[in-house]
Parts: sequence; C-alpha cells; structure tokens
Amino acid sequence: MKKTNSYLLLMLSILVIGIQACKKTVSEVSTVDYTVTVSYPDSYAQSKAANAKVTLTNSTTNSKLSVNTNTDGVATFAQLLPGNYQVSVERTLNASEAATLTGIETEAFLNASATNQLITVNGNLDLKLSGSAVGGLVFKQIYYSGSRTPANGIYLTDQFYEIYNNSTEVMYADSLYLGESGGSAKTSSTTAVFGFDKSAGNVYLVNVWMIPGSGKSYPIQPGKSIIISSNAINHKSDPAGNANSVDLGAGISDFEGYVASTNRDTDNPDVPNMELVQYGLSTFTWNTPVFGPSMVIFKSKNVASYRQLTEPGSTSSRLYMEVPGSVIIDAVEANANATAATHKRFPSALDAGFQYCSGTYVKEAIVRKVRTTVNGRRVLQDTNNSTDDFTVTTNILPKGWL
Ligand SMILES: [Ca+2]
Ligand SMILES: [Ca+2]
Repeated sequence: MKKTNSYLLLMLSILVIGIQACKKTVSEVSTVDYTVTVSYPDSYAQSKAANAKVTLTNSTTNSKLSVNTNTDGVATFAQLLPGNYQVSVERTLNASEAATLTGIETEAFLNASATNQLITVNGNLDLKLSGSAVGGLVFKQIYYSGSRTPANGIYLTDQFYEIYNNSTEVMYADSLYLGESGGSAKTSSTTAVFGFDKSAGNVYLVNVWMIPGSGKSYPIQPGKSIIISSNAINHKSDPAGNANSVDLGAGISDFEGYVASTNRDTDNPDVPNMELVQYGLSTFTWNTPVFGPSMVIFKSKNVASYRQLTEPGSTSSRLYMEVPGSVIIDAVEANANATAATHKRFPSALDAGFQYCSGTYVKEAIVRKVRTTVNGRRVLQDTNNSTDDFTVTTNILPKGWL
C-alpha cells in the first residue's frame, strides 16, 4: 500500500509539474490585438463599411482567420499570434445596398488587400475598398436642333454631345466610339422606315468617330463629363457664328469632329480632334439630323471586322457599320415628334423609347434627368428608355445643370 501511495504521489507530482510547464509555455507566447478598419470608396454615400469580411492569412502557417467588420467598419482580431500576414477584405453589395451607397441599383463586388503586414504589436490597418464601377458612361445631353440667327437664318454647326461618368469610379474616354445611326427621323407620314431588322439587337451606323488616347489619356471623374462638339468654337462670338448660339470653344469642348477631307471644316488647334472612323453621310462638316439623331457610345477592339452593309430594300450603295448591341454602352434615340415610335432605329433593349424637340432650329437640347445625388455626385437616370430618362430644355448648358 505504502509503495503504491508513493508511486501515485510521484505520478501526481509529475502531472502537476507537467501542467505547470504547459501553462508556463502558453502564457509566455504574447499575443496582440489587431484591428482592420474598412471604408468605402470616396464616391460612396457612407465611409464606414460594415459587414465586410476581413481575412488574415499567416504567411508561415497559411492558417486563416476571418472576422466581419462592425457598424464602424472595424474588424477586431483579439489575441492574434504575432507574425507576417496577408490581409484581404471583400464586400458584396446587393442591389438595394448599392442603391443606398451609390445611387445605382445593381449588385457590386468590392475588395481591398495589403500584403506582408508584419504584426508584432497591437495596432490597426486602414483599408479602402474598390472594385468594379457601379454605373457607367451615359449621354447626359444632346444638342442637335440647331438655332436661329438674329436675322432668323438657320444655324446647325453648333451641335454637341455631352457624355457623363455616371459611375463610382474614374472612367477613361480613350478609344470610346461615338456613332450615329442611319435612318430618317419621321418628318412626314411617308418617311421611309430604316430598313434593317431590329430583332437581332444590332445597330447600323452611318457615321462613327473615336476618341484618341493611349488608354488612360482622358480620365473622366465620377460625376464629371466631356463635351464632344461638331465644331469646337465660340459660336456666339465667332465672325461666322451665331450670336444666339453657345460657346463651345477651348475649355468647354473636350473633342471636336474635324472632317479634314472636305477642306472646308474648321479645326480649332486648342481642342483635340476625334478620329474619323466612318463617314457615310458626308457634308463639309459633321452634322447629325436636326430632326433628331439616334446616337450610341461603345467600346470594341473589333470595329475593323464589323460588317458593312447596305440598307435592306434600298437601292442606295451607302454602307452602314453593323455594331452588336452587346458592346453598346449607351444608346439614345431622338426623333421628330411624338408619333415617331414607328421610326425607331434602335432595338428596344438598347432604348425602349425616344425623345424629341419642339421643332428644328429651336435651340433645344435633350437632357438626362438627375435620379439622385450621392455625396454631392449627381446620379443620372438610366432606365434605357429615353422617353422617361430625358427632358427637353431651351437652357443649353454644356457641363452645367438645369
Ligand atoms: Ca467640325
Ligand atoms: Ca481641333
């Protein structure tokens, strides 16, 4: 018995020493408290990004720890083992969250990361989310109606197209195509309907321009726009201009359409020219129909391979570029009057409606409505229906607001 007791005592002692040794080992490895504070992009309505998933990956062990941010955008990693970590954050916004944060109701995926963070003491890391742009480039304003001179003459070289960054991120105008559909606006009951079949979803362009640049030469900030003018001069003060028109000179126009081949167009050296890709409906300077043009913007690397087609049912040899609807960024139809639905040139998936001015040379522009304002940035309405999305004004304000 005595021997057994001594043996048990010995075993107990070893056990106790062992436990104490273990305890000592654990308490000697000091941990740190680490936080990651996550914010939304500057263009968003709020800064603090709640419910973002923050993941710390230990560079040595590859073990991962994930914590969601609280309402202050803070993810807390308590008792973290010191070491080298890779930090990543992801946040998916559902359509309703995106609507609140960006003004545009569409799902968005945001992320952020920081590599090789040596974490040895208590601390915090700030990370700002970024991701795919919510929203895109849209036509903000199209001025096509022309104006009357003080002597009541007609004046139509003052047309311009304003393209707006309706997104949360910087976008680039480089290599953006601006295209004008073929087909006549409905000016009478006998006006021919454009002969192409719309059911395939394509558009058929008669004139096509491209903005130059090397890829990132022409940034457009969120909530900002560019002006593309047919002729980038101060039409009000130009000797050959029209005192009733608008100033579209340098500082207002970002690009102009210069038709070198006619030897009659004017080139303002202070305003970059667009590249003329296709000029099927040629006049000495580029004019779109004052009865209402149908315009698209698109980006594509395949323009050279797009089919060139004559209009079905027409004897004209004029060629139209067939551009697939899938590359169209924005499409806006204007036409002559309220009865012109029969003469739409675009598939309804690209623009379900159209807009019209009260007449020709009336100095009216069609202007996209403001849907909401987020953090000072106006978000324009884009339901792909110009009847709803646009309004008509006589107050022509390039880059301005009604
Ligand atoms: Ca011109
Ligand atoms: Ca120029």
